[in-house]
Amino acid sequence: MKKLLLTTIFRPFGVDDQYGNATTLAEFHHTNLTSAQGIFSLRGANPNLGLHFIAGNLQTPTVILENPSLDEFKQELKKGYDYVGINFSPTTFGKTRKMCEVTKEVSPSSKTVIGGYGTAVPEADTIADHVCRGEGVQFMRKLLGEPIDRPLKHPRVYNPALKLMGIHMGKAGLIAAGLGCPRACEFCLTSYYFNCKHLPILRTGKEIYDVMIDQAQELPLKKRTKTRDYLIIEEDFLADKKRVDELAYYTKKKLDEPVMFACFGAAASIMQYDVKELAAMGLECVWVGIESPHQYYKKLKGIDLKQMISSLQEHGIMTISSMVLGYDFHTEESIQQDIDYLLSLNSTFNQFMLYTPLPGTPLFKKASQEGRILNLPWKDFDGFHFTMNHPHISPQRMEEIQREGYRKGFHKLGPSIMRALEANYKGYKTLKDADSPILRKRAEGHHKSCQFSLALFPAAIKYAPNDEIRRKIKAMQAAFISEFGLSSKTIWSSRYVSAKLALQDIKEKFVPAKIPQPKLGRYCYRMSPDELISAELAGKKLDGVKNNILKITVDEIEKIQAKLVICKGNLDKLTAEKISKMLIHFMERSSGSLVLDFREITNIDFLAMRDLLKRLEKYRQRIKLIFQESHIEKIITQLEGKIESFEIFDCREKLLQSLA
Ligand code: B12
Ligand code: SF4
Repeated sequence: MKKLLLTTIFRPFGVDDQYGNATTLAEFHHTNLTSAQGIFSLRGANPNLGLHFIAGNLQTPTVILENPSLDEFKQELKKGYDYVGINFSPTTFGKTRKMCEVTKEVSPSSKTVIGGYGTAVPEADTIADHVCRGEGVQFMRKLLGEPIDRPLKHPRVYNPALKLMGIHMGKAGLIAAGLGCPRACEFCLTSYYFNCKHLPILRTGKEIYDVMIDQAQELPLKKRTKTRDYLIIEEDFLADKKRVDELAYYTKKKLDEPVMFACFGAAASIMQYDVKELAAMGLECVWVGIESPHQYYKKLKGIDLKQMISSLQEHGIMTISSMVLGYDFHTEESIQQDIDYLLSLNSTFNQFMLYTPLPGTPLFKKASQEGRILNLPWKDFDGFHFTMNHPHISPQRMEEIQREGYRKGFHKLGPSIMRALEANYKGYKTLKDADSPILRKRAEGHHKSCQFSLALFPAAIKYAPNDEIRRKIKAMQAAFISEFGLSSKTIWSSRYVSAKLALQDIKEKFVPAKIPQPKLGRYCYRMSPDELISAELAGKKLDGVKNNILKITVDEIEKIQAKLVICKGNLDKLTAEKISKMLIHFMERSSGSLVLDFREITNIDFLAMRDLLKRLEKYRQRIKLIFQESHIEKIITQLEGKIESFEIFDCREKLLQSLA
């Protein structure tokens, strides 16, 4: 059977070398949102949802590597893979080329496959055997010769708990709801890469909700708020109102263990909703592109952004406002005005990205035609380096202005975590006496967050960037204490946080802090034999039955890429229960198919067999059964009217013929 290795680009990150820049990390909360905020920065690497999504929807045994070093990647290659797939973006093209070269050196027979936004780079075709431009599951299924029309299954992938001021925030479920965006802003790679179309992955609100509930099985409740958090990845998630309304129908009813989610949404999409409705459905944070008040975008037309953001925050919803710096009309003066405008919106987080010509976009086309794109390596096309000639400002100055923008935001508005708590506090005040039970439930969550956060205040006051912000934090602290009280537990927790940060301070005076590197992540899909292994299961001691063993042998039917499970001996209540656990475990964790061959069963309890098939009923599309001819009729009578029918055969050849 074929084997597939999927991998991210290699670490180290955050280092200026031939492959990467200090500004390129695997943690966007830090790089893009809070890099200037010192100890208040949110830290933690994000997993690669695209690769998990692909692996979870194939039948081929697959290993995913996240953030390997080059040596770790080489070691993995030695295990022998038929295909090696790499996810990358334009910025990480250099690392990807190196990984393709290394693959050919270490494992010459492996075929390289590259995918992700990096394939927009024209040279991409020269570095790999196969290039996927677009959705990856269908591409890999075709390449591996798997059936392509099987329904998509969303994997269970989680953002690990981010760290803030030495404390771990809760984990979040990651949901890929769709790809692409039809709004076609001229600089936007994620829109043009998918031809300015929206490709839904989850088509209905119910499907999204089902993924939330499925992920909840491995996603612990947030200790403090007793909620579960999700991050929905789709460029303009709030655009499809019908789908969002359907999701809201379910999330609003979930009063026990409420769900909360963050997403991306254009201003015009946000404006389709009543803000109370957004709070009720569990919107926790929304990322909105503000770009520039001086560049025309239909998505911003006629919208009072200040009012919109303030109203979201009044209802407990945090905001991330994103601005583009480096439009042609920007001068030293007007760019500062734009930055001040963004800060005046008082968003919880701000992002400043440099206007970057990425291949495939109209901006790239125009700047290339004008000969304005600088001859720089792709690693510099990361939004933190200015890569075009500009009529008024030099690239170096542009990058300085961006850094100043981040610093100004921190000094003027204070740490984002404090702004987040401000939104929580406002949300609590607005919603606590609401008529609707779900809004009161949301207020309860905000209450718990604020109450807990009191432990952070003494350290926040100490490390505040200036006196004005310090005064603001102190005023917030006083308001929180008068509203929520101060428990001795909170006082002890705040001492713990302060001591931890003080220790960190001392340590950093003697040993300069290293750039934190994410650990290697290695995930196996359908690789591990213990998912489904040959075994002997002991059954009930029965009078007159000498051998009470159910012997299971596991094999592969390569032709149809299915696992073959041959059962011999005794199938009674106990062995049926044991084997059903093994089979369900396999079905849950893989998207593979099963052929269960019961022809060599010598003792069969038909009721136990019926119970076994009942437990497997939900996977019946992926399971085929083989029985002795003499057993088939009895089985069918037992199942009739009780279980939806399985496909049953009396020999393997007929089964294979039916699939041919
Ligand atoms: C979450 C995220 C991250 C996470 C996770 C990375 C990841 N790629 O999953 C982290 C925090 C690590 C990250 C880091 C960075 N990111 Co980022 N990230 C995103 C974001 C918001 C979502 C990605 C996602 O999960 N999409 C959902 C999945 C399902 O889709 P997908 O990844 O596209 O995968 C599908 C297809 O593309 C294809 N596919 C993808 N890979 C492969 C591989 C193979 C072999 C095949 C066959 C198919 C295939 O199949 C998948 C399923 O259909 C995107 C924007 C976006 N909306 O996509 C930016 C984005 C990709 N990031 C971007 C950037 C700039 C960065 C950083 C350079 C930021 C920085 N300065 O540090 C770093 C790069 C470092 C790194 N390690 O790669 C840019 C890329 C453009 C550019 N300039 O290069 C984007 C487009 C954001 C933007 N609009 O600017 N990022
Ligand atoms: S709205 Fe956002 S995601 Fe959509 S095209 Fe514009 S910048 Fe891209």
